[in-house]
This record gives sequence, structure tokens and C-alpha cells, in this order.
Amino acid sequence: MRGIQNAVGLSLLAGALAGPVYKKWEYNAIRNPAYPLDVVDKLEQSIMPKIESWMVKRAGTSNNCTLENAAVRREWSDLSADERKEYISAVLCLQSKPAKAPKDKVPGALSRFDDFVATHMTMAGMLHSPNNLFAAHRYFIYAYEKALREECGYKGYQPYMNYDRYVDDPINSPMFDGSDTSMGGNGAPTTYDGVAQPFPRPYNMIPSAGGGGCVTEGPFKDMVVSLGPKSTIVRDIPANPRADGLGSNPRCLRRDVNKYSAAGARANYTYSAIMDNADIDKFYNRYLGMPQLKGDVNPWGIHSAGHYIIGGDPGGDFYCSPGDPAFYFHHGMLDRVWWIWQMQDPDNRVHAIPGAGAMDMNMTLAMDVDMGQPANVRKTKRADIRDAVVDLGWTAPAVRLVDLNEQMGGLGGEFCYIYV
Ligand SMILES: *[C@@H]1O[C@H](CO)[C@@H](O)[C@H](O)[C@H]1NC(C)=O
Ligand SMILES: *[C@@H]1O[C@H](CO)[C@@H](O)[C@H](O)[C@H]1NC(C)=O
Ligand SMILES: *[C@@H]1O[C@H](CO)[C@@H](O)[C@H](O)[C@H]1NC(C)=O
Ligand SMILES: [Cu+2]
Repeated sequence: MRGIQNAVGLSLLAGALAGPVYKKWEYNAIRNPAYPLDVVDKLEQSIMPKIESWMVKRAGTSNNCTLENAAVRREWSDLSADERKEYISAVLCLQSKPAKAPKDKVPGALSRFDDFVATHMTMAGMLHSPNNLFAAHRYFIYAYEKALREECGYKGYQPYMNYDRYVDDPINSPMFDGSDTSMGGNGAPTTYDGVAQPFPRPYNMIPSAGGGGCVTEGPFKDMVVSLGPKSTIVRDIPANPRADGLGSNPRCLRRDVNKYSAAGARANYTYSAIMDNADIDKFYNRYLGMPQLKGDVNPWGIHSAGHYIIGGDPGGDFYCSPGDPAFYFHHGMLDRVWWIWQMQDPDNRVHAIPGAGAMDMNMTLAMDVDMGQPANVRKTKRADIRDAVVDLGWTAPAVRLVDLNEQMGGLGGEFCYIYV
């Protein structure tokens, strides 16, 4: 992404910023007036000067990544209708290109899009260990964005979903209203149970919001889901012909667009996760909702809350979740949250890795992110971390974990993007 200049100039934050000063980081933030900035958006604005000084400090080691040439990932509702359609076309294109995963290993991969699902399924342990969860998903989204751009001619960058905008009525939102500029509609009503959670009653369930059946409206109504299920939360889906879920099992995309889940991802949750957890392990646990905050009635943690805004099949399946194209919006938001957290104190946080003993604390990490089993995880020694490799199979080359932490110039300069 290095060297790509923003096409859209300085229109942006103009209204939000008092005074005449335009700084060079103020790009491309064309906002949808229907959504006033929330507390996390404001926090993001406030870190821009910190990023400027961080980049000055990193001059010479940032692999030519600068705020001027960084790609800009934007919120879905801030994109114009045409920009949304361009994104949707690129996803449909990826779903029409042949898979690269070998047929004997992954007979169910019907398309290049499915290569990403198959990678997430086969590499699930690696992708979701505490050391890797943040960084490996950053790389995964980057690889997907790159495929959209290089294999399908997409000119933009991966959009994210700011949950807070959709908390009250996700079904009628620009993300999920079923229009041709949405990421598809809700699923039809069915006997969907909701999603079990690892908290004491009455918080042991994210209730069903009434959907759970096939998506019948929007650009993905005819999408064929093939891989999985492997750990589904939806009843009555035919089993995959293979125990590993990698066989072909053609079926519809199912969703339960869920406001009860979204309630755990309001901006106040995200804000406090960022601001009240200076230690990487505490931040990691809070991101996963562990331990439940006193009096919290939506204790899912932003990670689960964001997943089960969509839920269904394959979106609610721990292994197959990237099979719902909305997955990348959710993990894009999580990547943005991690970045805002890093930039509160870049000297100490950019290179912090969960479970790596940075603070020399023996803390219980909530390991099993979607299955909800808190587990005692042994700390990885720092020396081992330096050698750790993140391998994304058919979707991206194996790289060093430690090269994935820096969004502005990491991975030899391949990472060079900001969120606005
Ligand atoms: C940075 O840019 C300079 C000048 O264009 C070039 O010589 C150098 O190879 C670039 N470095 C990287 C890591 O791309
Ligand atoms: C966020 O706000 C909601 C009410 O809108 C409240 O129920 C919840 O406890 C708050 N969460 C945090 C982490 O402050
Ligand atoms: C962490 O646990 C290890 C192994 O049990 C122990 O040697 C070490 O002293 C502990 N560190 C702290 C800070 O408690
Ligand atoms: Cu994942």
C-alpha cells in the first residue's frame, strides 16, 4: 500500500475542528452527517497529533510509510453509495474467482473468497492464541483487502463497521438494511436460540433477535456458503460431508442481525476498554469481556458482541466466521480499536503482544475467544515471540509475528494505513 496517494483531499473534519488549522493528517474524513462523532471517534481524532510525533520519531525506520501516503480505511456509512457498490462488486468478484486451496485438502472451497474461510478454519488455533489474535487478524484483513484490490480491481480500502452507529437498530442500518448498498439484509425468522455465553445467568445467553434464517435481500442473497459448519450455533444446518468441515456443503447465508449483541459494543464499552486498560493483557481480556464488569448487563466483550451482531451461519461459527462478508468489517473495527489503544502510548504499546509477559504479570487470559472457556495460558517467553510465525496458508505468505504490530510501516512497509 506504500506510495498510494489519497485521491480524496482535505474536506473532512472541518466542521468538527475549531479554527483554521488544517494539518496534514486531516485527510479523507468525509463523514456521514447522520452519525455524529461518538466518544471513540473523538478519541481517534485526538490521537492524530500523537501519530504525527510517533512518525517523526520513526523517520528512517518506517519503511517510507507516512501519514501522507497511508491508505485510509473508512466507516461503511461514510462511503458514498457508489463507493459501497464498488466494494460489494469486488467481494462478489472474489466469490467468482477460482480457489487456490488444493482440491484434495479443501474440496469445499468454491472460490477465492472461500480460501480465506478455509485459512481461518485450518489455522484457527494459530489465529486465536492470545499472542496472535490481534496481529494475525490484522494480517488476515490486510490479505483480504489486498486480494480485493489486486485480484478484483478494487480501488478503495477495507471499510470497517463502527458498531455504535448501529446499536439501536442494526436491521435498518446502512450495513444490514438489505438494500443494494448494504452488506445484505437480516436472516428470515426461524427458531434461532441465541448464543450461549460464559457468564452466570441471566447473562449466559445473547438472546435471539428473531432472525437466524436465510438472508433474502441485498447483494448476498444468492451467495452460496459451502465450507462448514464446524461449530455452528444454528440448528438444522446439514452437516458437512467431512469431519473437518472442509467439504462442500452448499447452503444459504444465514444471519440473526442482533441488537442485543450490539448493545455490548456501544462506544462507551470500546472507550473504556481502550482508556482503562493500559496493560496489554488487561486490554486483551476486556476485549473478550473478561472478567464481567460489576453491574454490566451486556457483558459480551466487544469481540463477541461484534461477531454476534451478525451471528448465524457461517458468521457465528468460530471456525467459519469469515464466510460472512461482514466479518471483515467487524475485525476491521477491532483492528481500529487496537490501533487507537496502541497510539495512546506508542513507545510502550506498539510492540506489546498479549500473553508475552511484557509487564511480567502472571495473569489469566481469556484464551478461547469464541468458545468462551477462560483458560490459564502460560506466558510465552519473549525470546520465543521473536521467532513466532504467522502463516495464512493460501491467502498470504508466512511472516514474523513481531512484524505485524506496527500499522504504519510494519511488514517491511506493506502495512501503511490509518482509520478515519
Ligand atoms: C524508501 O524510499 C527510498 C527513496 O524512494 C528508496 O530508495 C527506498 O528503497 C525505500 N525504502 C523502502 C523500505 O521501501
Ligand atoms: C455503557 O452504557 C450502557 C448504557 O447505555 C450501560 O448499561 C453500560 O454499563 C455501559 N458500559 C460501560 C462499560 O460503561
Ligand atoms: C510467574 O510465574 C512463574 C512460574 O510460575 C514464576 O516463576 C514467576 O515468579 C511469576 N511472576 C510473577 C510476577 O508473579
Ligand atoms: Cu478469527
